[in-house]
Amino acid sequence: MKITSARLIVCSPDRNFVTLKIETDEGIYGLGDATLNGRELAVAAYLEEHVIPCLIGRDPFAIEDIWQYLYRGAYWRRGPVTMTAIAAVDVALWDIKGKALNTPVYNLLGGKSRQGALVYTHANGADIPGAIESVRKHLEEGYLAIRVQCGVPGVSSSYGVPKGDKPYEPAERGLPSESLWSTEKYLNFVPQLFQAVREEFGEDLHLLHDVHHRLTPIEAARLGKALEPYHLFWIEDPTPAENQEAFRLIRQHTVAPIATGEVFNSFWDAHDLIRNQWIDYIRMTIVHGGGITALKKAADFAAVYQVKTGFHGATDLSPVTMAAALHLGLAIHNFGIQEHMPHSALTDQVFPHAYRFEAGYMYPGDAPGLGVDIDEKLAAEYPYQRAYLPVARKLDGTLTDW
Ligand code: CS2
Ligand code: MG
Repeated sequence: MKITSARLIVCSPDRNFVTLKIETDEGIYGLGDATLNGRELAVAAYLEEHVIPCLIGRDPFAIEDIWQYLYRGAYWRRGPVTMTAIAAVDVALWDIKGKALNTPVYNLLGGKSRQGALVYTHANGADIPGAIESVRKHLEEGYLAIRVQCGVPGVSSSYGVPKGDKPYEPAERGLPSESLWSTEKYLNFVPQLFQAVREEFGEDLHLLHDVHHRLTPIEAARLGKALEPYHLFWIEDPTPAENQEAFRLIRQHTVAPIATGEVFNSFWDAHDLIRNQWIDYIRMTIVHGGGITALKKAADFAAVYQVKTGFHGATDLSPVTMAAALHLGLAIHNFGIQEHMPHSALTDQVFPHAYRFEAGYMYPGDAPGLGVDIDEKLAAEYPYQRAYLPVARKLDGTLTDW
C-alpha cells in the first residue's frame, strides 16, 4: 500500500478544527486531528508546506519509521506546532492500518484491558448553588466522575464558568478577551465549594478540580491540604509545569492526587514528574503530544511508576482525538480516567463516530480503524474563523497564566 495524497480540512462547526486526511492507492483513507486551539493555521501550514510532500509514496504501515522521520528528520524538535502535525499523521496512519486489517485500533495496541473507559465531565456554576445544580444534572445523565468549577465571588470571570447560557467554550471568535484573577479570593473560596458539594452528594462520586496553572507551588500545597477532607480524584494543573521540580514541593505537603500535562508536547516534559512520582495522572494529549505512537510510550513509562493516564479531552480536541484516546485508553493497563467535554451537536454531525457514552463510561466501538469519519460537504459550510483563548490579568493588571 502507498500514500497517494494527503490534504487538510479546516472547518468551524461551532469551533475550529483542522483535520488531516491521508489517502492510499487501495482506496483506504485515515483521519488525523491537527487542531491547536488559537494557533490552528500554523499547524495547517506546517503540514501543507513541510510534511505532506514527504509522505507521498510512503508505506502507511511503517508508522514508527514515519514518526521518527518526521521527528528526528526535521532536526528541529518538539514544540506544539511540530508535535501536533506529527500527531495528525500518526493517528491517520493508525486509522488506515486498522481499516486495512479490518480491526479496531485498540486491537493493534495490545487489545482490550477493560470494557469501557471511565470518563469525567464538567460541572460549572456562577455560584455554589449553580455548581450544585450542574453536578446534579450530570449525575442524572449517568456520569460517575465530575469536575467542578465555580465563579469566585469578587472575580468577574472565573476559569471554566460560562458567561451566558451557552455551554462553556474557552476559545472565542475575535481577538483575545481578558479575564481577571485573584489568587487570594480563589484560595479562600474553593474549599467552601467542595464542602458544599460533598454535603449535598456524599462520597459516592468522583470529584475533580482544575486550577489551570494559576498558583505558585506553596499556594498549591495550601490548596491541596485544604481540599484533603473532600477526597478529590485529582487536582489538575496546580502550578505551571515548565519547572517540573516545582511539583516536589506540592507533593511534600499534601496527599491530594495531582494531574498535569495537557499542554505538554513531548514525553520529556513529563519525565521528571513521572520518575519522581510527583504526579498521579499524566494528562498529555494524543493530538498535541505526537500521536498514539508517542503517548503509548509515555503511558508505558508512567506505568512503571504507578502513574495513570487522564488524557485531555476538551472540545478543542476533535472527535478524531476523542476516538484515538478511547482506543488507547482501552488498551493500556494504567488507564486512569478520560476527560469528556461533549462536543456540540453540530460538531458531532460533521464528525460521525462510533464511540458512545453510557452509564459513566465511554466505548470506542468496534468499527475498523478509529471509527470516525468527516462529512466534508457539511464541514465546507462552516469555514474557519479566527479565535483565541482568553488572557488573564490579576486585579492590579499584571498579566498572569490563564
Ligand atoms: C481545560 C481545557 O479541559 C481542560 O482541562 O484545561 O479546557 C483547556 O483550557 C483548553 O483545552 C484550552 O484549549
Ligand atoms: Mg485542564
